[in-house]
Amino acid sequence: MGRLVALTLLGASLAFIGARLLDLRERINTFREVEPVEPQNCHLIEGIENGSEDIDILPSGLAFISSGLKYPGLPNFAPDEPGKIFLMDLNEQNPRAQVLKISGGFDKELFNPHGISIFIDKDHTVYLYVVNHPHMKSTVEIFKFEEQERSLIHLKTIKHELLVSVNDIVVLGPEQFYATRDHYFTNFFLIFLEIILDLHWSYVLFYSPKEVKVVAEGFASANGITVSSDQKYVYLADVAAKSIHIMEKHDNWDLTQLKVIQLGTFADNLTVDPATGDILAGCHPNAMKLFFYNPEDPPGSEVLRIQHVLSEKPRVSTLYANNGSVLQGSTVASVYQGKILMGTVFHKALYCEL
Ligand SMILES: *[C@@H]1O[C@H](CO)[C@@H](O)[C@H](O)[C@H]1NC(C)=O
Ligand SMILES: *[C@@H]1O[C@H](CO)[C@@H](O)[C@H](O)[C@H]1NC(C)=O
Ligand SMILES: *[C@@H]1O[C@H](CO)[C@@H](O)[C@H](O)[C@H]1NC(C)=O
Ligand SMILES: [Ca+2]
Ligand SMILES: [Ca+2]
Repeated sequence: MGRLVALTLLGASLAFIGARLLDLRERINTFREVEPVEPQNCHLIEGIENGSEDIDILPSGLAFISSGLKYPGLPNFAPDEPGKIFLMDLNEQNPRAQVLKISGGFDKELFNPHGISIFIDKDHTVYLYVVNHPHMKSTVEIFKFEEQERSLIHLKTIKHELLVSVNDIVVLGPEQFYATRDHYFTNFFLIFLEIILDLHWSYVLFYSPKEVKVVAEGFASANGITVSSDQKYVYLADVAAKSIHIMEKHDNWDLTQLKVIQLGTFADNLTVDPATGDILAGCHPNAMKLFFYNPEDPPGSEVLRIQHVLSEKPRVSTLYANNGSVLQGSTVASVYQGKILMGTVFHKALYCEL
């Protein structure tokens, strides 16, 4: 009798796991292929080959690009090279990427940059906040940008027990930012369970020197985060749920959800078009191809524009789509004066006219 019960339980568990895996195969768009969409005059950025995970652009047109992310489960073509931050001047006719020198007491060998966010102080000083994963832990590094010298001076490393598995940040004041935690677990096997069971245990954190708190939770995997131009709304990509959450920001920094926009693709990083207020999302059309990298059939890229974000009917359109022959694993897109710059997890960066 005991054996029968055990066998029944085993059978039921296997059936359950099998069903979850089948469900997962659908959820990660295993069978999705990409229809190409290409704006005019696209060219790849020379010197960026090993990732351009996140991009943030100053009002003056200087773009910061984080490159060289090493992330468990995702491909990386340069595992022994430390990460870098590139700078590009988008006002130039043919902008080139240059590596920013980093000075200050900072271990460059362990630099593993992920999400980035610019903060401009009242005195116009430009700071770059960078999510870093030294030894696969999560810290936030604060740098001061020296425009003349084209360099970053490391000022401070922020660590906190709640700053775990951090993906992206958006900085809203001196040492005040929202950060996304993309997975609850940090152990690879438990992350896998978290994914197949579709647990919604990922969250958004508010950090300041005085107070650190969870301000929104219940996400499958909170990833890219940004704010509207008027700083009243926070936009969050739940990459695993293929959705974008529009949230209202309150004076005490809490966030309440206004709406969810379903996409059918895995939105990674979000930016806002400063001219129109539209959201731009760098997306992974097929997550299976991203996790099981095959150079013969590589992961593609997709960039969406979401217009009329706060209206009843936001409009979603495709600005760029490619099957991986040009650009693989897009994560972010940022626009500046009619041009679009697109970045990737581990591949190149592409610049086009819109
Ligand atoms: C990218 O990585 C490859 C392999 O490590 C290396 O040969 C190449 O120089 C890197 N390219 C850049 C631009 O860093
Ligand atoms: C951009 O997307 C990559 C790929 O998942 C992610 O690891 C990274 O955190 C994202 N960066 C930002 C700033 O959201
Ligand atoms: C991707 O598209 C290009 C042209 O659009 C085509 O030549 C190539 O075979 C496609 N690659 C794959 C892996 O489907
Ligand atoms: Ca960012
Ligand atoms: Ca991200």
